[in-house]
Amino acid sequence: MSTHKLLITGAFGQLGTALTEALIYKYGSDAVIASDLKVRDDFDCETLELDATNLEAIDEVVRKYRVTQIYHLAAVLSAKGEQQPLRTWDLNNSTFFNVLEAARLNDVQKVFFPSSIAVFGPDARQENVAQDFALNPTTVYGISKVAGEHWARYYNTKYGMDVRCLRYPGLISYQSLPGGGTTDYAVDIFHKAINNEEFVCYLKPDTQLPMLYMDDAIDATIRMMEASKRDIKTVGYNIQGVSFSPEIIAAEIKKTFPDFEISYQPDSRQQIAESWPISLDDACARDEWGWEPSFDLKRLTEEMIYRLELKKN
Ligand code: AKB
Repeated sequence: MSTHKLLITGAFGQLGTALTEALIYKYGSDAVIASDLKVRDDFDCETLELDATNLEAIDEVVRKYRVTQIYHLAAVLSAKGEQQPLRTWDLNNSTFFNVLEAARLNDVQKVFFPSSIAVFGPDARQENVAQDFALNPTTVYGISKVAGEHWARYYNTKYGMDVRCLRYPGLISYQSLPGGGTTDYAVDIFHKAINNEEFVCYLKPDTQLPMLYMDDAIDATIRMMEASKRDIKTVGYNIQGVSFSPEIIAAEIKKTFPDFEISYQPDSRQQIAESWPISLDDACARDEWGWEPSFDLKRLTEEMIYRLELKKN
């Protein structure tokens, strides 16, 4: 029997789907509880319908299963968040508060909070943006992530808790589709390519953003959560794998699918993308707990095409 009991909120989202599988693989089926608003039968572990806006419901699950770690993935992402700013602020914050409180009341050992490159604002539209660059987000999603990093620090300092955060860039995965983000195009483009369809991109061709292949994102998450507490000196680590634009990734895809076509119809997501860094300096994560990505543009592209074609056939 594992000594771990890991509760995941938002387990059926893009990150949750891959992370839950990886946590089951690492710690065993008995150790993982996958929760979301609506659950499916996808995982070989306990799955629960859990509304993270309900503190009593989270508290009950944490007590009942003697949860030792919470991975709080439920959130509204950047593009969708702009459609309903106040609701997004409310949802993203209230769910994290509930997780923090349930963890505090029940002595949960560690909490994971996914922060984002959205913590930065237009002044950070540069290359190699430093860990401690000013945080001036212009999306409600980004503001909620900055607030989340502050609250993580607050709970760590005031209550001696161990809340850890990574700033994810755009995540590229074959397991499931993302929804509501600004970087989602970088997954959709692969689905269109393998189905021989034209891709209409909502960003301009040269809009470069930091990205990360899901295997690297999972490795970073588990590596940081497993690191000794004394090595974790930062709340909200910059991490990235590779920085690319729609025209760069399209050119890479064309190496396998020479007939692949892409056209551009920028929409409101362009403004969000232009408020984020071009690339990040992730030296803190490298120095403090040995972060090192292994997927470059070529490997990421080959792997996405291979995995999606396997799924299709
Ligand atoms: C989004 O595009 O909103 C997310 C993110 C970068 O946090 N993928």
